[in-house]
Order: sequence, then structure tokens, then C-alpha cells
Amino acid sequence: MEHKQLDQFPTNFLWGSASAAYQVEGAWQEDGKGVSVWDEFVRIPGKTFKGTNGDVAVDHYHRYKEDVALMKEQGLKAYRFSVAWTRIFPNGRGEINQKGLQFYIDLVDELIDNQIEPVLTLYHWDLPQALQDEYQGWESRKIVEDFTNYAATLFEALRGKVKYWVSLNEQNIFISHGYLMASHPPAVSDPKRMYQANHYANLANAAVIKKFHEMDMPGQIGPSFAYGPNYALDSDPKNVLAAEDAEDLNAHFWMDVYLFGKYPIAAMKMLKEQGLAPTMEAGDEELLAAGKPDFLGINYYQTNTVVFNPLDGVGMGKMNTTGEKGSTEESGLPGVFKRVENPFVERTNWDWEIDPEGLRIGLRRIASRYRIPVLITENGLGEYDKLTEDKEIHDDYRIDYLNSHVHAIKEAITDGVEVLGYCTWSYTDLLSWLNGYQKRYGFVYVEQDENQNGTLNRYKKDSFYWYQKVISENGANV
Ligand code: BGP
Repeated sequence: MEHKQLDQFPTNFLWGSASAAYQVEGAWQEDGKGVSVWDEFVRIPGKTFKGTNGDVAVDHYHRYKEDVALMKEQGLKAYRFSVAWTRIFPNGRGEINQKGLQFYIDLVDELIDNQIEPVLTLYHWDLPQALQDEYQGWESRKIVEDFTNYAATLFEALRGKVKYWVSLNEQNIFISHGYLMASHPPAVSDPKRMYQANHYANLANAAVIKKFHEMDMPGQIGPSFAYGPNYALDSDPKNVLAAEDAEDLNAHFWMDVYLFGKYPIAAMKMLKEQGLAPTMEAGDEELLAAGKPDFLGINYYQTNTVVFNPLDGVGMGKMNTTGEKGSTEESGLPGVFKRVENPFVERTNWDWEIDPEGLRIGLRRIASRYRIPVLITENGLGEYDKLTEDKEIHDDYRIDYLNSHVHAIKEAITDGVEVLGYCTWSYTDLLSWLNGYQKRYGFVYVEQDENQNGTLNRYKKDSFYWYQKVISENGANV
């Protein structure tokens, strides 16, 4: 629909930006931190782009005050970051590592002193390696208790200071990459194991949300889901059904569990027929229903256009992690759907489709299916940036990307969707898990290359000033 006039953003709208511990902190062995599955995984040859790792990352652990000062200068209202579980409990449980906890207390205090709302993610993929070794991490029910205990420790320590909590970041991504595509730790490729691990992650998510409410925590909690709304390539009913199936298997399969406490019907029936459905125990359904989030976090980057894919059709293909445009391989789920290029949109150098309207569509679908407020916890453009001799970065392509997405949010708000805030990905440049340091997302450029050579100096990009203006005007002129 087209509106004669767009609504304004609410006055308390959270104009934010995001990061994750492993991608920014570095200091991987400092102050008693334990080893995470990512600390180990990056050391396996061939797993990440040019062997890049987060040992130093962008050294946020030592430079957080400088980074927060830049946020303050920009006028940022919210900063989303994650806690490294291994800093709090080096072995996943047991005695608290006070120095590790203190880092986050200091970071939160620094943010609050600068009038920036902290948005804390409990889990952004860096599972303690000790739990992986002991009981295979997400493949065991034991993870529920350990994750809840870790979360409760942070709830207690930061009660009243942190009002927005994200439980799991992109469960759909770390589970599918970790247990099907074998591109994240623990690099397994087994759909049966994937659905079981996913079920335990659902239980852990629900248990932590339930705990948050039982502890009467001031504030709100919800998971962040990586939502790429699915489109049919055309009106061929076969392709329309393929898109419905993709929406069921790629999106409702997680969001329905978060919001309804139930898996979607057709997807679950199919998995049962294929012998892939997770084993559930008595009490699981009750727990899922009891862990209802207060908001839904959405990480939005692109949409997914599909056609029907026969039973002998294409399976999983490789992603483009090199930045060589057009190198993404064909990929699909036999008997269900396969992904095709959307002829109406542009693509980045990593073949991600640029589709601001897709964000509005996604927000609309969530609002009508789940009737829950949304916090956009990630959205951004990963591209090559060039530092000029005058130490400037003219990232007009990023400004265009972000501006069109903010506009789409404004339209969604005018449609009636309740949006709490918008966190861009990312604040500073940082390590892209599989794509190295050359795929940059930040408002703040960090000088370093794939070999971690560079000063690690920070430089403000043109997009920094663009967002500064958007925030100061509360989005009025977007
Ligand atoms: C999301 C993750 C982020 C971030 C982002 C960009 O899936 O939550 O941690 O990495 O995607 O992805 P990439 O780094 O692969 O370009």
C-alpha cells in the first residue's frame, strides 16, 4: 500500500548499532577467559577466509572506551553487544571469573554514563569449548541447565542496568551452519543431529526467557532471528507452494516455536516422514510454551526467492565467502525449493540481494502472524571500503543501503507495525566469521588487513555522519 504521509518514528525509538564478542573483542586469552568453539575452529586450516581469526579482532576489549566515545559523538541511542560466555565461566559453568564479568560491568557503566542504552546478547555463537568436549554442547539436554545458569548470573549482575536482553542470536544460522553445512563449529553435516540440537537450543532459549520472567527482571527479553522473507519467483502455483514451504521450513520453524511454543504442521510432518524429527520428552512442550519472549529481535539482510525443486533436484551449494561477485553456488532442498536470483534487485559483491522492501514485508508478516513488537537487531551492508590518503571513507553505497532500509521501517511503522528500534550491523568494522576483515560493515573504519597487520586506528566513514544526522532528526527526513 502507498501512504499519503508517513508516520514519524516514536520519540523513544532506539537508534542503535551492533557487534558480537568474538568479532570485536580480541584478548582471547586475557583475564582468565576460557577457550570457545570459535577459538578452536578458526585454527582448522581452510575453515575461514585466509585463516582469519578473532584473536585480536578489533581490540575492542582494550579500546572500548574509545569506541563508546565515538558512539557518544555520533549520538547513538543503543549499543547491542554480546557477552563471551567463556569470560564469565571459562569452562562453561562453575566458579565465576570475576575479571571477565567486570569487563562487561564496566562496558555497561560506560554506555549508561554516555546515555547509550545497552542491548545485551547472551549468546552469539562462542560456546565454551569445555561444554563441547564434555557433552557435545548443543547436542545434549545438559546445555539447558548450563545456559540458564550462565544467563541468570548476568541477570543478577546487571539487573536494572540492562533493559534489553537478547537470548540466542540467530539460532537458525548457528544450527544450520554448525550441523548441516559444516561451515561453523562443530562442523557436522547430519540433518538428524541438526534437528535434535535445534530442539535443545529451543529449550535453552525458552528456559532462559522463563528464568528472566521468574526473576522479575526489569526490562524485556527476546531471541534474535535471522529472517530472510521468502518469495516465489513467479505466480506458477508450484513455485508459490515452494515459497510457502520455504517460509515454513526456514522461518516458521523457529519463530512459531518462539511465539506459539509449537513447530509448524507441514514442516514437522515432513520431518517425521523422513525420520528427521527431533525426539521430544514429556515437559518439553510446556517449557516451550512457558518461554514466551517480550519482543522478537530480527536480523534482516536479504530476501530469498525460490522455485520448486524436484526430489532429484539440487542440494546444498557453497556460499560466496571471497567477495568474488557471482561465485555463490546453486542451492536448494530436494523435493521442496531451490534458491534463484531475484531479477528485480541488485546484489552485493558477496551476492547478497539488496531488498529494502523485503524488510517491510518481513515486518508485516511478523506483525500479523505473531502480534509482537520487533527490535531490528541487525541490518547492514558488507562491502569493500577504501581508506583515502586523507583518512576518509566515502561509503555512499552503505548510506544508500541503510537509508532505504530505514525508509522501509518507517513505511512498516505507518502500516501499523510496532518497531522498538533499529540496530545496524555493525558499529566498527569487525571480523566477518567466514569472510575475513575485508568484508566491512561499520560506521567506523578499523585499519587492518587479513593478516591482522595494521594500526587498528579508528576512522569515521561518511556513513557515520549520515547516521548522526538521522538520529538527531529522529528519522524525520528519511
Ligand atoms: C549475522 C551475524 C553477525 C554478522 C552478520 C553479517 O548472521 O549475526 O554476527 O556476522 O550476519 O554476516 P557476515 O559476517 O557473514 O557477512
